Amino acid sequence: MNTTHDRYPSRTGAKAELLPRRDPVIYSQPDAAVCSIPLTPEQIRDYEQNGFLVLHELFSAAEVACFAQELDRLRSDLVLKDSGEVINEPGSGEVRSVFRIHAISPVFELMARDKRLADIARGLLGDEVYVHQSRLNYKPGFRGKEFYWHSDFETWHVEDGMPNMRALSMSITLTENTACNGPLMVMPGSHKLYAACTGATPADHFKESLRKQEYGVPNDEQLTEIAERFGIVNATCKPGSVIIFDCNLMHGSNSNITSNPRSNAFFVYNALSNRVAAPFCNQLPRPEYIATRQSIQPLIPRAVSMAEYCAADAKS
Ligand code: 6CS
Ligand code: FE
Repeated sequence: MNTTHDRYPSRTGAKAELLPRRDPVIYSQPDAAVCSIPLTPEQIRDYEQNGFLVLHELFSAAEVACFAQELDRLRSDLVLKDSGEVINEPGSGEVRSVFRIHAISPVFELMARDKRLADIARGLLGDEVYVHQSRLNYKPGFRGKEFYWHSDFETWHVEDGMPNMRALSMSITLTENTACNGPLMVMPGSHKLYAACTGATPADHFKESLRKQEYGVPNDEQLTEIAERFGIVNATCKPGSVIIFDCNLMHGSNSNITSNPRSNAFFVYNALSNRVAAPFCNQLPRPEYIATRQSIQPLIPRAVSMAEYCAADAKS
C-alpha cells in the first residue's frame, strides 16, 4: 500500500465525486530540444482541449499487412495461450487481448519505439518515456464484447501506483474502425475531470477487470454528468491510423456484432519521472505483463522503415 499523499484518491471508501485534474495535459516547454513535439500547433491544441487526437493512416498499407500477419500469428500461438498472458472473451472464450507485445514480438517491439510514435509521446509528456503496458485487442466479429466506460489512469493509479497524470495511450488500428464494429468511444474534454469511484479493489481484480471491469468505473450519475457536459464521439478511422489519448480520458467501446473484427495494437507510454510506486489500494501490484514495474527502460526512438517491419515479420 502506498502511504505517500494520494493526489487522486479513488476506491477509498469515500463517496463518488468528480474532482478537477491536478496535472497539465502537455508537459513540454515550447523550446525544449529533447521534447519538441512532431505535431502541428492545431493538433497540439486539439489534444490539449479534447484529450485525444487521430492521426489518419500514419502507417502504409504494406506496413499494416505485416502487422496483421503478426497479429494472426500471436493469436494462434499455443505457447502464448498457455503463458497466462492472454485474456479470453467472457462467454465465447475467443482471444480478447494479448499482453506485453513490445517484449514478445519483433514487429511490435519496433512499433513501440517507431519515431513516428515515440517522439510524439516524449514531446507531449516532456520526458523520456517507457512502455507501462502493451497489448493487442482483437474484438472479434460477432462475439467481441464491450469495454465499459473508464479512465485508464484511475486503474493505473489505484492498482499500479502510477503517481500522476503524465501518461498517454496510442491505439494503432489494424482493421477499419467503423461506427458499427465497436470503435473507441470517447468523451472529449473529460480528461480534465477525475471520476473518483466507490467500492474497494478486490484481490486479483485484474482477472475479472480485463474481461469485464466492474470496480473503478464511474457510477451512472457521474457518467450522465460527464456525457452531458462533453458529449460522446466515435473515433472512426481506416487501418494504419493512430488514436492518441490522454491517460485520464473517459472512454469505452461497444460490443461487436458485425462480421468485421476491430483489432488494434495498444501502447501505454509513461513519463520516466512518473514511474510506478506501490499501489494506492490494499492489494499486491498487478503482474509485470500487465503493468511494467521491474523492467522499466527508457525508449530509444528509431526511424523504422517498411522494409524493416516486413523483415521482422518474416523472422517471427
Ligand atoms: O487494466 C488496465 O490496465 C486497463 N484495462 C481496463 C479494462 N480498464 C482499465 C485500463 O484501461
Ligand atoms: Fe482503457
